[in-house]
Amino acid sequence: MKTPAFDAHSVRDDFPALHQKVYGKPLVYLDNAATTQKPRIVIDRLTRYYEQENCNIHRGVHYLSQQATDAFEQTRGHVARNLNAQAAHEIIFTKGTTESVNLVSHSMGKLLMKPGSSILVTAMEHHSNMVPWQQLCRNYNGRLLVTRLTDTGEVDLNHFSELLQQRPVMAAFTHISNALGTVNPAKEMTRMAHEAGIPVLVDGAQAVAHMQVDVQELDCDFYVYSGHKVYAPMGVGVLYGKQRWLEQMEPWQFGGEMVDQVSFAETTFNELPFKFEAGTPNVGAVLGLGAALEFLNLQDIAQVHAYEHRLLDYAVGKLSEIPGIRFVGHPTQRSGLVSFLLGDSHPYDAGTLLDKMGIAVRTGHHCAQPVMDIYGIPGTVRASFALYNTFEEVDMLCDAVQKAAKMLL
Ligand code: C6P
Repeated sequence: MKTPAFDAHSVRDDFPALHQKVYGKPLVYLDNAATTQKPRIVIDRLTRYYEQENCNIHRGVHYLSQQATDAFEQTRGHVARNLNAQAAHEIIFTKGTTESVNLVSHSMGKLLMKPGSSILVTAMEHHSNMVPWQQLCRNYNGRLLVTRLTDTGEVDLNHFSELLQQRPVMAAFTHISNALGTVNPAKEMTRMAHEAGIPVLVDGAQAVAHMQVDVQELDCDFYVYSGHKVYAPMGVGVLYGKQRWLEQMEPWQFGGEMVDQVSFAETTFNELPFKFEAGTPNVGAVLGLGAALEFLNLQDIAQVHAYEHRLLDYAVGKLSEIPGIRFVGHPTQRSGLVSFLLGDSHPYDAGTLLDKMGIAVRTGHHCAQPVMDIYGIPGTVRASFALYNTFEEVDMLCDAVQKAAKMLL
C-alpha cells in the first residue's frame, strides 16, 4: 500500500502555539533551531505527570515513585532505541546539549588530558561545543586545534586530517551547523579520527530533528542533543556514550543517586548510567521527551525528512530571487536552516521588520561568534524550519524579506 504523503497542515493542528497572531498577523514561526514548538501529546504528558504522577524517582517503594521511575527508565530505553545505542545505560539524561558537552569535557578531560594536550574542534562550532574544550585546554596549558572552513562553509577535511596528525586527545564537531546549516560528514570524520586513535564527540543539537541518527553506524564515542529542539520540553538533554568510555570516566557531579556506599571515610559510586545523574532529575521533562519521540514515531519519518528537504530547497530557491540578499554559507549538504543578510544592513534591522510582519526568525551571531568573525559580519538573519512549517509560510517569509529589502536597501 502506498504511504500517504506527509501533511504538514494536519500536523499543525497538534501544536497549539502555532495558532496565534502576533501584531494582528498570523504567527509564522521560523526559529525552530533555537527551539521547536511542542505538540499536544507532549503538553498533555507534562500535565498528566504533574497532575497525577509527580514523584521523585529511584527513591521510594510507594506506588507513585515506582510509576514515575518506570516511566523515566522506559524513556531511557526509548531514547536508546531511537539513537540505536547498544544499551539503555549508554544514555545519560542531562539538562541539554551544553551540559552534555561539559560533562564529557570534564570527565574525558580528566581521563585523557596531560600538560600540553590538545583538543580538535571545527571553526563552525556553537559556543557550547567550543568553550568547554577551550577552557579544558587552558587548564592543561594545551591547545585548541581549529579546523578551517572552506569558502562554501564546509569543514576543510584536508585540514581536519592534518590537525589529526598533531595527535589531539579528542575531536568534537557538530553534525549540523546552527549558523550555516551545513551537514557535516560525521561518519567520515569519525572514521578519520578513529584511524588516528582519537575519540569523537558529535554535537547533534541541530541534527536529531532532521535526520535519523544511528550512533552505531556513525561509530562516534559520544553523541549529544537537547530535547527542546526535537519537540520536547526544555530542561532535558541526552548524552550517548560508548559504555567502555562511560565506565572509565569519573563522575562530574557528586550527590544523591550517583553514589553506592557512603561514609565519611569513603564513597563508592553507582553503576551506569546513574553515576552521571547526581541529584533529582527533571522527571517531567524526561517523560515529555518520551512523548515527543512517540509523536515522531507516529509520523512516517522518511516522509517527514523528505518534506523538510523540499521545503528548505524551496525556501533557498525563492529567497535567492530577492535582489540584495546574501546567503551566509553555501553548503552542498544543508539541513534545517538558511542564514542570510540583506546587503550591508544589520541583521537586527531585517529581523525587527520581519517580526512586525509576524515572521519569527533569529538574528545575531547564534552563539557562534567565531563563525561570524570568519565572514566578517556581526550576525545573520536565520530562518529555521520544522516539520509543521508549510510552503505557504515560506511564501510569507519571502514576501516579508522582499518588503524588508525594499526598506533597507
Ligand atoms: N543553539 C540556536 O538558536 P542548548 O542551549 O544546550 O540546548 O544547546 C546548545 C547548542 C549546542 N550546539 C548547537 C549546534 C546548537 O545549535 C545549540 C543551541 C540554539 O542556534 C541556541 S543558541
